[in-house]
Order: sequence, then C-alpha cells, then structure tokens
Amino acid sequence: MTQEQLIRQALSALAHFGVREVCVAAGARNAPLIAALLTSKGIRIWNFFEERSAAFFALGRMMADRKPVAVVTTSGTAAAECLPAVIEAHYQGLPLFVLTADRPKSYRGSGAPQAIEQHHLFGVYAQTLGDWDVTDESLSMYQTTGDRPRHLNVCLDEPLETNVIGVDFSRAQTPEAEPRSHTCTLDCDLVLASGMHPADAKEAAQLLATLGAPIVAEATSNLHGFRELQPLLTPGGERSLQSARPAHVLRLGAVPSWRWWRDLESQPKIKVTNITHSGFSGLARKENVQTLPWESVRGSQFVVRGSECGILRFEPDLGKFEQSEPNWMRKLIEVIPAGSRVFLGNSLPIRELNLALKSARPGVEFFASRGANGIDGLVSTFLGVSATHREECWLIVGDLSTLYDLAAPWIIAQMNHPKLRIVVINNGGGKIFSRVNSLRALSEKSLTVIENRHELSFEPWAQLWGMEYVRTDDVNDLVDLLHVPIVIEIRPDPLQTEAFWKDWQRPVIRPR
Ligand SMILES: Cc1ncc(C[n+]2csc(CCOP(=O)(O)OP(=O)(O)O)c2C)c(N)n1
Repeated sequence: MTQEQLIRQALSALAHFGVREVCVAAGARNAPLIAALLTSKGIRIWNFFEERSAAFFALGRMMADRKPVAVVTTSGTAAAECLPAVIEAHYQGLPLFVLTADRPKSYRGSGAPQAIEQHHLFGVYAQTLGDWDVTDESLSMYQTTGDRPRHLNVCLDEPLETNVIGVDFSRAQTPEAEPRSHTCTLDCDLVLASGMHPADAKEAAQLLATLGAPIVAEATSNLHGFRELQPLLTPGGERSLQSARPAHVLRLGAVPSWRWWRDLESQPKIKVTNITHSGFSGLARKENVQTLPWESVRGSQFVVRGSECGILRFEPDLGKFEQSEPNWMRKLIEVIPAGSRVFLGNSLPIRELNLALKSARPGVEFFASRGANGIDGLVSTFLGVSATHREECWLIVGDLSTLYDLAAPWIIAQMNHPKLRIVVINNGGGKIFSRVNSLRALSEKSLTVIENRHELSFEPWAQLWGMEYVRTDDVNDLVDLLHVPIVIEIRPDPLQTEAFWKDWQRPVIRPR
C-alpha cells in the first residue's frame, strides 16, 4: 500500500459517507490529507487552528443541514480534542466523521512524540471505521450503521506525501439511505416537545394539530410558530407541569430540560413514549417506557385519551421585573427579527427563555445542544448552525459558557456572515447553581467557588476578534443592528431576578 493510495482511500471514505464539508485543523501529520483535500472537488473546507472548535463547528453544521460533516485532525492530543463534540453528536444522533492522522502503528505504546493510542480513541461514542497503515496489504472498513459518529484513523510515515491529488466528492456514490417507516397506535393525554429541527417541527405540527392533546413545549421544539397549535400550547414552561398527572406522555424530539422530566424516573406508572431521531429514551427506568424512531410521526395512529391530566396555564408577570434575566429573554425575543436563527445556551438561557416565550416573530428557528447538556463548545456550535443561514443569527449564552469557547470566533473571518449577534448574559458566574434546590444548603463560601464568581467584561474578547461590542440595559439598542458581527453584553439586575423567582415560585392555587 502506498501513502498516496491510503490518502486517496481515506478521502474516498469521506465522500462515500456523504461528507461534503470538512473542518480541518492542521499539524504536520495530517498535512498530506489536508493538501489532498485542497485539490479535491465538490468539498467545502473550513480551516481552524484548534480541533475543539473545529469539531463543535462541524456539529453545528450538521444540526442545521442534517448532512454528514468531517473534522480532520493531526495526531496526539489534537485527535482527543474532538471528544466532547463526538459525545454530543452521539447523543444527538448526528453523523460526525472524525478523520485522524496518526504515526505508524509500530509507535504504539512507545511514548514517542505525538504518538498516543488513537485506535478506538472515542470509545463507545464513535464507530470505528478503520485503522489504516501503509504496511497494511489492503484497507478494509468495519461495518457501521446509522447516524452516529464514525472514526477513521490513518497512520502515515515520513517522508510525508504532500502532492497527492484529491478526489471529486461530487461524483461519489453515497449509499441510499434505506427508507424507514414505522407505524404504531397509541393513546396519550399529554405531549412534551423539545429540540426538533424546524423541518421535523413541521411534520410534528401536523400530527399534533389532529391529535388535540395539550402540549408543553420548549422553545427548541420550534412549534410555537404554528397557529393551529396555539390553543394546545401551554404557557408557563415547566410550572404548567407542576400538578400534571398524565397517564401516558408522548415526548417528541430531544430530551426535555425540565426537572419534571427527571422526576418521571420515580413515576413508573406514567407511561412514556418517545419519538426521537437519537434513539435515546432520556430516562433510566425501563418500565412503561418505549422509544420509537422519528418515522413514527408519519402514518401512526395517535389517540387522545381523556382530557384532564392536570395541566395548568401560567403567565409569568415579567413586566414587574423589568431588568430580571427572564424578562430579558422576553425582551430579546421581541426584538429578534423574523427569519432569525436563535441558539440557546444550556444553562439558564434555555430555561428562562422557555418560561418567557409567548411567541416569536415568523420564521424564527431555535436550536440548542441538548445531547449531553455541556456548556462547552456552544459558541462554535452556534457559528456552525449559522454558517449558511443568511438571515440574522443570535446566540443567547451564559458568561461561563462563553469563557469556555473563547477561540470560537476564529472561523468568523471565513463565514462572510455580517448578521451574527452573540448575546452574553453576564451574571458574574454560574448562577444556575443558586437555582438548584438540592444545593440550597451550600454556604456562601462554597457557592462563590462553585459559581466561579467573577467580574470580567467581554469587551476585550470582542475586540480580539474584531467584533463590535455593545453593553446595554436598554433593549431598544438592539433594534436594527449594524450588519456586522456584534457581541452584546447584558448584565441583568440580580435583585430583580431573585425577586422574580420568589414571586414565580409561590405555591400554586389551582384555579377553579
Ligand atoms: C462542559 C461542562 N462543564 C460543566 C458543566 C456543569 N455546569 C452546568 S451549568 C454551569 C454553569 C454555567 O454558567 P453560565 O454559562 O455563566 O450560565 P448561567 O448559569 O449563569 O446561566 C456549569 C459549570 C457542564 N454542563 N458542562
């Protein structure tokens, strides 16, 4: 096997699995692969200096376009940097392709520079496609299935072959996805909806409109824009579920972020049917839980069972707490223009927006990374989700989450996207921990450490990456923004936020 054959086979494997976009982060060992990619046709290349952002950006590209995307790394810890994004792709059921260059197999276990154990590096989180070396007589690929991360490791020896002509990706034959269908019949009295791609939301909306069961939906369900669902959608976010006693819950899309969902673990009598792309039930209990493929939304028979499952309707009185965090979510949604994409950070932003959302302007689409609920890589993932969307793209994210991903804006220079808005809700640390009931007894000293309290400003960060910066307490400053990438720093009033939560958590009196 020559190095040239090995490199061309590796690119052909990408092409075969439908990859048409690649995020590369160069080192010497993968330079031959990158050089060959640069002479290839029918492939879009995004160029990063570090692998973690590259992998999260690839994740965002897949979340938006639902097509396989590859990340190409050099050897050693460079390959390992992809792990968090691979894990997220695994739990979201997305076909991330990781192509890692390696030193020859003979270096394994030696501790030689940049030689780590790359074979099966991602464990259960990626299916191994191959572990190829120039000493192999032939190159074979392991069987892999479905929309899950794949890992191909290629061992290249010196001298590195940097003049390999690439392949024509547009001519590659990709295996036809097998048309899947699944039908079932079930009755349910409550629908929970989270994390659906806008195209899936459209399919789900048809089903739900005819079903007629009450729906408690997160913003990321993308169901709020459907007029026919308005009478069924329950305002008040998680609080509306407080006294719910359904017999059978139908959950559509990603695993919900609500505490109520976690508490279902200890309610084995409540039946749960999940319909999701990821195949994960999101519950550890097995009793009365079934998980069906997404295709079940087509052609299945769903029947509403009974009409009273104890759902309550709440309208948070946010106006009284003008500068509180939840009210900021409402104000932001009111100014985000029609057709925008909105990516929500995984900590308080997603929860507060769920609570505050009444409606959004037409065509606003919501995304979030709810596979493993990490607060890492969110800026990069947002940029990946935004890359081909020509309307405004908004990220609403916590301050610590932003600090995790300071290198992310590197790619903006290649995006040619003038309407990126990164809203950092800077509450001076991980304020979600002061909302966690089981942490209520923590001392002030412990909380200071656990929240990582700080007084940092995001202005120098914006400046580093050549982005405009606005710090404001007036939402009107955010109307008709300049067509340039902007970091918007908001510092909600902590006292008003606290006062809102106190008011909101008053005991429920069931309306007659
Ligand atoms: C990678 C990762 N590390 C740690 C956590 C645990 N965690 C959850 S929320 C959070 C704090 C988030 O802080 P921030 O982004 O400022 O948002 P806020 O809590 O203020 O909404 C942390 C550390 C996580 N989810 N993911």
